[in-house]
Amino acid sequence: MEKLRIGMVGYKFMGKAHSHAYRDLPMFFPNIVHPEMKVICGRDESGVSAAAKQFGWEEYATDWKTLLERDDIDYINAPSDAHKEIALAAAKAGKHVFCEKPLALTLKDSREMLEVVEACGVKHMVGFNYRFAPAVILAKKLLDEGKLGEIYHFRACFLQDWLVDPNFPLAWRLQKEIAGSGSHGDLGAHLIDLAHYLIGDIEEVIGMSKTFIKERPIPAQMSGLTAKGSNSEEKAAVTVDDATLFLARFANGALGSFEATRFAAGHRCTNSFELNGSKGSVIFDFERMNELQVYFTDDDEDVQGFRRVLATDPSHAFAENWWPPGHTIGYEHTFIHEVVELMEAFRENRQPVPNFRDGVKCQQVLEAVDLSIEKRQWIRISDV
Ligand code: SOE
Repeated sequence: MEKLRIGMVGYKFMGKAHSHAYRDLPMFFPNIVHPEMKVICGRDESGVSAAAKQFGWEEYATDWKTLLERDDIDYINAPSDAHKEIALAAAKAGKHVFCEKPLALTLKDSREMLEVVEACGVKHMVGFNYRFAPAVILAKKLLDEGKLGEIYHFRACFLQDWLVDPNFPLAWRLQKEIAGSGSHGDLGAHLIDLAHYLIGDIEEVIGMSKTFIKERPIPAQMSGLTAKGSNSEEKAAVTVDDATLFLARFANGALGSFEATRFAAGHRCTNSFELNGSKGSVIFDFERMNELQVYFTDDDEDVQGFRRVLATDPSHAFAENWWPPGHTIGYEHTFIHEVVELMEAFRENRQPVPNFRDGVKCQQVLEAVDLSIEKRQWIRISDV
């Protein structure tokens, strides 16, 4: 396959991130299958036509169903709250599918999605983009090589602060029927996926959550993480969590703690984790995504301490295709790496990773945490 012809549903925050990835990929990764940006789709014609022009798509459409009828489209990318409906229809039409996270609004829906894509024999991928930061891949390599020894702790936080203002309007991310959950599914989902990727299966969880601001102004306009209130005084209920915290026991014996919040003033996008093992530790913070802090217990005592490793040398994942060492990369590059994995999966005729299986695994933990909050008790993952 020389080209993969793409139809994408959604053109705002994630739509832009994915469009950028498709567009930049051929320049930096010339030797792999390339995406052809056929059609971008959105409900608002003026918005989607402007996006098509700005992002470099051949055409735009306002009804995603038209994408399914076209035989010049191989692959549907669906970063929207309508994941399930679009993914099922696309797979049944023989299209490969990429979905943003969380895979679905419920575990039941995500299981159905997995069943259908597998039955239809299409490729499927889910957008856990932080796995593709070279420094995260370095942490995984150190773990796999046993350089951190037996793992005792996984400590993860995803902290944002865009909801601290009580007048921030009731954007779609704060509405359960559209978003499924709040910080838990939006931010916690990334931490859970990183935990699965780095440490392995989680056996049981117990959590707590809170909605600090119960009502917010009705939005007049929203896009990405910004929204504007309308002129009226009218407010409506926030139906998702503002913050969710939970503890976890991993199958390999490690202990985990997870915190996802949109109320951590000063933290714009602190997606961080720390791992402590018998032979050392690593610390990652997305706001410094090119770096991994590394500590080894067998360093000479007089030089012991965390060292900062810059994951930009050619020996690091993806780095050879970018800039000379020390010339750092950013958020958008994680999406490009995601597409590299997808294209490599086509070339090697295998499923890309992470795929809907990982999406379901993540959703299982999300739902187990919800259940533990409801019942105020530990919940085994295998019981949900
Ligand atoms: C918003 O909270 C958000 O953009 C998430 O939806 C993304 O998945 C995360 O990467 C950054 O924050």
